[in-house]
Amino acid sequence: MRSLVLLGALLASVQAGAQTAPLPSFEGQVIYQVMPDRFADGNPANNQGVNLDDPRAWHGGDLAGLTGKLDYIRALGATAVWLTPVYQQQTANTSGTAPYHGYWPADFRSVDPHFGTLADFSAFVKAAHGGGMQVVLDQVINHYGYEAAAVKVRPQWFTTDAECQASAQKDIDCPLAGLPNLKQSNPEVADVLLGADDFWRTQGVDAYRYDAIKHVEGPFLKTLFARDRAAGTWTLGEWYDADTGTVADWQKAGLDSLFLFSMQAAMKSSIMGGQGLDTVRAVLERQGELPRPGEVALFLDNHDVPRFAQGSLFEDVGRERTKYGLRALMTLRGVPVLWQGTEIAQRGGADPDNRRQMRFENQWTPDERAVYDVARDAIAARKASPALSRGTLALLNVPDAQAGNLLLFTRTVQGQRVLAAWHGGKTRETYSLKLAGLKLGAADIRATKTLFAGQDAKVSVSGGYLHLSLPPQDAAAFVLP
Ligand SMILES: [Ca+2]
Ligand SMILES: [Ca+2]
Repeated sequence: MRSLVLLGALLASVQAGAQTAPLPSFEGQVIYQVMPDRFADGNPANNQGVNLDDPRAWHGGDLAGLTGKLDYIRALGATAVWLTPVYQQQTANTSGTAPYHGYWPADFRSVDPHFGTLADFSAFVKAAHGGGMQVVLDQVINHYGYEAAAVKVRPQWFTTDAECQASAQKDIDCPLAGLPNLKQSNPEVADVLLGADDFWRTQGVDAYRYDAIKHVEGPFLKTLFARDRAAGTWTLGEWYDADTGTVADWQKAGLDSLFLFSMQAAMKSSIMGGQGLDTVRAVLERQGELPRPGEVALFLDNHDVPRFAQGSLFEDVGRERTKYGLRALMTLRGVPVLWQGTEIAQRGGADPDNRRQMRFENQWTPDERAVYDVARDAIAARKASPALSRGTLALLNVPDAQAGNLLLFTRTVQGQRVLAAWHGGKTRETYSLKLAGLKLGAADIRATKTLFAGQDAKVSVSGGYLHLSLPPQDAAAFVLP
């Protein structure tokens, strides 16, 4: 009885603390996503089974290599590194594919020898923190690898075919891609997964990216997110194809962030595909549904979808539209996430082609360097602007006749205001739009230049009109007085 009273008091104090402590936040951060096997090889001694000519084999990248490239990531402007899973994988291949990607775990608490050792992981975290960068670790909580020992040793941890057949929630209770499907409602399974979370937190990890949450039991997720929040760990969920409604639901359920796949699809079709900007506007019109719009993860591509630049048949067009996409991404409200190689418009179709070996400065063509320069400068402009980093976003009412090619919105924080202009037209255009219709509320301003380096874009306000001079297929940002 006494212990129950104490427990009650403890819970009350935890709840009181939860109400006053600030929520974990990544607003203002820029995340760089790395798949360590495909990034940099810092130790050839751990290259068992490496074959660079086989896209389904190990390629030899490791934690030592990643640590050695932190200066590269910092120079690009990222403030956090998300690495895909690095823990012990099944040793065998499945369907001719090695577990180089990290999503076929055999042990959630040790580092796969291909990536190095736990000491290498600690050295990486220490170096990242020393350089002012945060670490986001990918966590698999839905399954083990096909060939993991646990599948045979602990069959009670996994759903059976009969349970899958009988379930009304097949996304959750049936195997994802045939992978051994964990029962998070089994207390032993929950202990293993929650224990792994605590283990990596002790190693200094700042945030978790949770894989495939669409397929994980809801009550377990709520417990997981509450523990992370109490520990100050920022959480980012991957719900494949999530739209604003799904992101809103999970933010309400205690997750800090999810990837907004609907924005990725809209940017791909409009910016890379040359379709109208209406799809992007439609996503932005729903931002009011989000409890925490500044935390939402925004991306052009990742390791599960074809490369952004692949959306054009022509490499030069793919590169130019990637520049447009990078600048556009840096004007949005949320947390930009850049997948390794997108800063040089790396190409590639579906998995594993979208996971080609990363290439660094001494391997770049002048065209790739030009894309990198745009990425670096756009990130720098965002970080230098409190409005772009953390401001609220308000759409402007562009007349219907222009709305397909022109998207305008403001970002505002503490009286500072930036106007973002995305222009999908294939030629340079000058627009003169009535201020009254836009609801911009700006007084007359002289010509103001874009915040993005190397871009010829201008805005001015006079005689009740907003005048914009915009280059083709590009996004610009202007400080408004
Ligand atoms: Ca290696
Ligand atoms: Ca599942």
